[in-house]
Amino acid sequence: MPEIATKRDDIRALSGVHLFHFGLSNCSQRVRFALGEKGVAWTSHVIDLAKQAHLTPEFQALNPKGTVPVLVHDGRTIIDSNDIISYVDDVFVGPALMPAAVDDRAFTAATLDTSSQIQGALKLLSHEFLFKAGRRMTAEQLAVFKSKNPTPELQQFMTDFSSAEGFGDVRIKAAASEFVAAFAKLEARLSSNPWLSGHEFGLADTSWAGNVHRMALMRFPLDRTPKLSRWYRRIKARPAFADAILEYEPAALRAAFKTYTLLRTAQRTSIGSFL
Ligand SMILES: N[C@@H](CCC(=O)N[C@@H](CS)C(=O)NCC(=O)O)C(=O)O
Repeated sequence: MPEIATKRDDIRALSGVHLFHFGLSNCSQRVRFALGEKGVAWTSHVIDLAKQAHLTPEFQALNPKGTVPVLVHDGRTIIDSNDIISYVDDVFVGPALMPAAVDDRAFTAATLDTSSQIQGALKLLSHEFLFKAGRRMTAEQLAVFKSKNPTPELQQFMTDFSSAEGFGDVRIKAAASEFVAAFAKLEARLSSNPWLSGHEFGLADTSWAGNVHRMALMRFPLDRTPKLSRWYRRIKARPAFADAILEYEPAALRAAFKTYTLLRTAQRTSIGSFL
């Protein structure tokens, strides 16, 4: 169960649905998408990762892992985005996102697991192919970040990202390969079903929408998986996708991503060159 006991009295006193999230966080995108598809009204609490708002004692008292998203529902605190979307589906009325058929439910469970497991690869690739121009830290910034961040893996990640050597080709290739393998499974699923969840849109689609969108922003060659590419076009046409994901991507940011991916293509170091 993804519910945790928060140390904060003010959180336990909250009623209704509150989401602590960040615009570009793909885990947050997933939860906003689920809330939108279910038609659940929620109160927004933005935790600005770029300003390290997740490293404050106040936020860490809410989620000791120091990560977003966190859903608070009538004082209950739920963490981990794939658990949150399952919780949202279970607890609220609205279209059922968990399919009814046993094999579709099994596929959904496995696909949500893969979506959680691939988070590290998505983070590494996002930093390498989208955020590298703007988010590397100076030695001073890194020292402050490390002093506030309770998680050794997160400290190490930022240290590697900000180093002159970067992540290195071996790690970049391994992360890209995880997506090649995952997308091959999704492509196979879509050869016999219109949606990852089965006959209807559901939790598996909700979970993967932001991941595929992020890879598209990096110019991962989605033409290698044509069914997944068509699925992505249909996903983007859903109003909840626009509200949950596109609304949080200002035009200037999208333009910066485009410029950086074009630069990497010109330098022959685009994500495609690592496949
Ligand atoms: N398993 C968690 C992972 C949460 C996570 O890693 N969130 C990222 C944003 S997508 C975060 O808060 N990162 C903060 C950091 O890396 O310092 C989930 O699915 O919610």
